[in-house]
Amino acid sequence: MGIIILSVVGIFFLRDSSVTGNTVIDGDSQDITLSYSSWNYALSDNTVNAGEPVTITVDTSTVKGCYKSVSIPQLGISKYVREGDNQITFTPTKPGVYTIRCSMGMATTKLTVV
Ligand SMILES: [Cu+2]
Repeated sequence: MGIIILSVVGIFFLRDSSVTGNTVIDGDSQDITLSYSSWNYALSDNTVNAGEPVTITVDTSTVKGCYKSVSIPQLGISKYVREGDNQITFTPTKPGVYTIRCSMGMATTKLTVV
């Protein structure tokens, strides 16, 4: 009985941390922010659902210089963002781990599609 209660509490805890943490779950919009922090790209969320549109908004207040040349090679996406044109929208169809990098590979991060 105690184990069951702990499991239920655990599930709620995990779901709750998913909402506020690094995972986009069903029902959330798949709008995520790419910024530059600690000498690398940082994503506000790193997991999205396949088959649903994803919008990455690049924070141009922290992403500067060549880091504004954002590419997702596995999806054939490459965009030089600027203020006012700083969004990348796509719909991933295949689950997997996708690399987001600047065109020179100086900054990289991963987006997991489930
Ligand atoms: Cu670079």
